[in-house]
Amino acid sequence: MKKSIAIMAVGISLSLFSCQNDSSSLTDAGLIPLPVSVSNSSGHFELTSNSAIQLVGPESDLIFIGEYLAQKLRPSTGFPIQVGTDEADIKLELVGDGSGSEAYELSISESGINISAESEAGLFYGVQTLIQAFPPSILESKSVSQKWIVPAGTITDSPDFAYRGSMLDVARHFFPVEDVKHYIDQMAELKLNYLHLHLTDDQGWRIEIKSWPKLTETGGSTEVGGGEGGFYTQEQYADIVAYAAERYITIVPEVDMPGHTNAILASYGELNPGINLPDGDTETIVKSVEKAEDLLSGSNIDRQAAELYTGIEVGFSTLDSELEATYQLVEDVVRELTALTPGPYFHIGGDESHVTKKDDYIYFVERVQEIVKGYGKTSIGWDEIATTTLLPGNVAQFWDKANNAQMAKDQGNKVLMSPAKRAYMDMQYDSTSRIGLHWAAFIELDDSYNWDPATYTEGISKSDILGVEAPLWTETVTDRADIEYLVFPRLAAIAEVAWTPTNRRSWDSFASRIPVQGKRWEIEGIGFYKSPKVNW
Ligand code: TNX
Repeated sequence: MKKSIAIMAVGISLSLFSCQNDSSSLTDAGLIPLPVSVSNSSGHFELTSNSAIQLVGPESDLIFIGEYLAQKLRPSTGFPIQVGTDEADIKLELVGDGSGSEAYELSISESGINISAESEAGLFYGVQTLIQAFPPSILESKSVSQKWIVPAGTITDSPDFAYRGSMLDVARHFFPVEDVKHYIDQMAELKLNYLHLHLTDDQGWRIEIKSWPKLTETGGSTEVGGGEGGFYTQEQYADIVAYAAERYITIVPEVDMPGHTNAILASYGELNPGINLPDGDTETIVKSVEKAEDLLSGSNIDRQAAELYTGIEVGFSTLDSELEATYQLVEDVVRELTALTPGPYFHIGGDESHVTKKDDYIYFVERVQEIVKGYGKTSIGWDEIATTTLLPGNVAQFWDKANNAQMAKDQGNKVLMSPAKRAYMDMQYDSTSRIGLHWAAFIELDDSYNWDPATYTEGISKSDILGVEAPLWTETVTDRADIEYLVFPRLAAIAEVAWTPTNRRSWDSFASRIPVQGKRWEIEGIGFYKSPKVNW
């Protein structure tokens, strides 16, 4: 008799437990990117008005992470959530001297939550996972009356690739500091760790350079479509760098050269080899290329400032690689910008230099790599730079030509994967997309998701790859709403491609989790694209 009661009791509690588990377990919390290992256990943790965050490790280093978490939890719960070193139910623990990997472990039980990692970045990623393990309403900015429950279980996690990035083109259209910070906030939630800022292009120069003030005075004064453009002062740029660093995101500044330089040539006529601005039609471009060749082969070049350009053609401008003043400009720009950039990389562009003679291109890119090295930075360039001799450690960013990626590999250099057909977020989703281009492909959400960096390009395998980056070119992107429409949800797909090992990834799993992320975006006011491939 006693025995059968005991069995019944076990049966009831098991079925209660499984109900609980069906409706809310860590495995269906909509974690993106999917962690390496997630295991559910029975019960849950409940956040209460007594909950607090305990920092274990150097408090001065961890306080930002603790406060970051508390600030996410306070508005919706209305709980005070203190942060300090006192014993508490949420523990953030830095193990060792903090110089370890980006891995973290998150364990959730009835009695408490423990996140431990060997680096601050790892702890920060654990915090991001924890926030996702709460109901999406945890992100509400006003207090909501509900129970704040996190399903119990254990997560161990670490990124597949070291470089998980996105690029924002602030040159074609300029975006104010607040928009960039908002973008950084979103990247942080997806555990991305590099923001590449495309700071210069034909249509605009967006970073103050004190030794060449006309770059911004003139070169920053317009944008695609003829709007007023803009630029970041050095203080503003430093502010972006610091804001990103607090979120474990490193800024990679790009100065695109020797092509994509019309804004320079419009600002300093003495640097202009004399190629005229195209009206946009091919015939005009061909004529200006011919003229450029004439001018470059002759000795008396009458240098005049180019006109500012507000169209969206590419490949018509070039710096003069035989002119010493060109390198004075490059050196001054690299000096001023690297002084403001703590990260290891400086992006030198190098793409689509269609009017630079091949020899000139090689000479230029090789010399610029030396300049960048002289300021202690590693160069990244678009894949065309692999046609030159790369310095050891420099990186080729594959966007178009597999052959170029192969040449980088053959030189012993790494490749950053941004295949335009998969990773370009300026591509339209389909022919009805309200903005975007489609020269590379239409890219639906499943196209952004269903590829493997390690097998995408023939001859390039995992060990050749530094990481993955999703660029947003902004010819058709004018404001934050446009950014959000093209970037979300595709950035979440790319984040998972970069973070989660391929054998853990599947479109079906992603498609089942992304609607939860959609709820989070809705609460955060992000206007994402509701892909018809997903049952939102
Ligand atoms: C090609 S990708 C470019 C950019 C354009 C983009 C538009 C690359 C290295 N160059 O200049 O903005 O296509 O999709």
